[in-house]
Amino acid sequence: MNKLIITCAISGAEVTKAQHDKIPYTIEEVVSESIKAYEAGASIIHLHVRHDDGTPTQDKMRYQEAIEAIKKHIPNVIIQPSTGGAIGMSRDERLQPTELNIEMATLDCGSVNFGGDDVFINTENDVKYFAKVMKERHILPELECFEKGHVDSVLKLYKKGFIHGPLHFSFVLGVSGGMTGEERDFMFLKDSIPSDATFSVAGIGRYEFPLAELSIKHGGHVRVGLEDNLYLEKGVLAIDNADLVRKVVEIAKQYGREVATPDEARHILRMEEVK
Ligand code: KMH
Ligand code: ZN
Repeated sequence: MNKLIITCAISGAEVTKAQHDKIPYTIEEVVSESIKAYEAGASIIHLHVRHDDGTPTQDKMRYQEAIEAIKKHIPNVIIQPSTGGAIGMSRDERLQPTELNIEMATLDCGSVNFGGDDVFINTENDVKYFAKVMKERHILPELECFEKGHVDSVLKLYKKGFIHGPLHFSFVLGVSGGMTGEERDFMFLKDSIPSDATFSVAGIGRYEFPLAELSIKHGGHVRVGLEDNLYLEKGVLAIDNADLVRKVVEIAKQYGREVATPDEARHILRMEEVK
């Protein structure tokens, strides 16, 4: 089977140190969590940045500082900044990291309730705009889909030329207000995309490892990290991001899936076609 790409979502915008003390806020903490996750087997770091007090920001200079600091230690790792940012941010605020020299970024493909009064808004025009900017800047979008309607929108927009390939999906399942992350949900989404598209799965909370295992079994890729889930198993907090990555590597071994290096990940995702 193909090699497994592990993405580590080290920080997120919503989780705080009160929930887990290894959520990185400072540049030094971002670097430390990235290095450990990479050494454990992650080839992609999904990155949100914060101010030192933990406030999420999409500030271009903060991203640049973080990316340069990470690359000083692990120059070959793929850094995938978020263009989702935090709820309530404007389009242009969210898109700031795409002005940097990056290979890949998330592209959120539809709106979803995030629990309580929170709605993560991504209108069709937002999706088209983000895709256009990423195409102009030669950035591979990781197509974040929180439910089946988002997948359908991507396929429609791709057909009409608004989204560029190669198509690489990320099924983000289990958010409060989104699609659950049961096996039937995973199979439905996986079977809805073209056979030459690649996909990764990000299970939120208790869905993280069951979905990782399903994706590994079915030739897909996996995202884990403290952005999505804090626990190694029920009631046991993960030590840090790397702890979550190590668990995925162990599951992968059981299925005979080797872990991809960053260059192997670039090849699997056909990143050389993004021109
Ligand atoms: N923090 C969420 C509002 C992404 O990174 O593209 C959006 C998010 C998705 O985390
Ligand atoms: Zn994110």
